[in-house]
Amino acid sequence: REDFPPTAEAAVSQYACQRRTTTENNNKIFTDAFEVLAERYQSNEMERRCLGLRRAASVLKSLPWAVRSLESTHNLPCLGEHAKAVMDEILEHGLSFEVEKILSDERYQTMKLFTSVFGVGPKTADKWYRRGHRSFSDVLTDRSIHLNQMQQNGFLHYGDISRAVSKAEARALMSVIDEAAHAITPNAILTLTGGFRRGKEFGHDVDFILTTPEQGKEESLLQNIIKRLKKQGILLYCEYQSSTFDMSKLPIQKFKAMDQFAKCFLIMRLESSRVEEGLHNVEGDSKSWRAVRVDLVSPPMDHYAFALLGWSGSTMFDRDLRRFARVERRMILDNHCLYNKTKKEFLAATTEKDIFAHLGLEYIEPWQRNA
Ligand code: DCP
Ligand code: MG
Repeated sequence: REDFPPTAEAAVSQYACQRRTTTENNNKIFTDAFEVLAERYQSNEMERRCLGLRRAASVLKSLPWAVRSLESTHNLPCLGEHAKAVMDEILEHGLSFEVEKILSDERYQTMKLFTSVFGVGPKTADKWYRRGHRSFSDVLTDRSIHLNQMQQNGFLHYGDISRAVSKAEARALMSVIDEAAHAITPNAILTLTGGFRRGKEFGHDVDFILTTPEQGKEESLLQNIIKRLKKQGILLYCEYQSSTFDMSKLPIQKFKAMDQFAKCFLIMRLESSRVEEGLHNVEGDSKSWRAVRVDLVSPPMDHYAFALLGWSGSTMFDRDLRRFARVERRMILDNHCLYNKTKKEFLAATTEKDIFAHLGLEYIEPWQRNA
């Protein structure tokens, strides 16, 4: 690792989808600080500032060298005044006083605690905070608060699902779901996606894409898998969303956070005996199982590549792919399709490589998408 940018270094693109970002982050000391600031801005609805800091963090994550001076960053994109001021502080004092202040802030800590519960977003967390609640027991003893099913299960399994999921646990879950899928149809295709596909060692959940070459059967396949897992007694919670996918309504002009494919948000019971290296981080090691959050999404086969690209992330990588498509190519990209606005036509893809090629982008491997 160099402490200065190599002299003949190519310019760093402002688009995350034109950078190669592995899980090795040489500038964690800065990017962790930016993330704290971004979270605070996010909960105060200061979206632009939040995005600005996330972009700055993403650029630093892509560097094969550790920043040791502000001068070495003058050629880098997306580093605004605020980001540079924070870096300056960290370079001089080893930490940012602004970040330290936020970390010790009661509101920040409480919001972080409440939103760590499955089913609790910033709005609910803020509502509870404004009611004066500061701990889980404050919330759980307030009889005027009605928890939905998802939140009830979030609290019920909090210990397990707030603990990171290991790669070995993700693999074990994959084999459990794969067995169920193949018992239903030998044609089932199950792909591990999300952070684990990008090579991360740990994740907060496990994401899968499920499909079948039998067009139109993907949704019932997903429903049948759920039934089977339930029968096996390993489904602790299931929030199912049926498909609202309608080819005739594409392309969707305004990007929505969620795609329209059939999907489910699960809490699954994972037996220790199924995990090669045993369960991750269980104190005392007396438990024979743990609860894990699992997402399963089921697009029709001819939209598989788009869904895979979208669900593989990272969030910033996807965001910049869509932005690059829109700004540089006059195209609309989302988890469903790619549309050329100039030619008024959809561009088909069976692999992710097809999509990068349509966009005129160099292919970036999943493990290089940790932007
Ligand atoms: N995603 C999406 N639509 C959603 C939610 C997520 O397209 N409604 C994408 C963006 C993410 C990927 O799916 O990169 C997986 O989402 P996660 O929140 O599970 O993120 P990661 O898997 O990248 O991280 P973690 O390791 O924390 O699970
Ligand atoms: Mg994930």
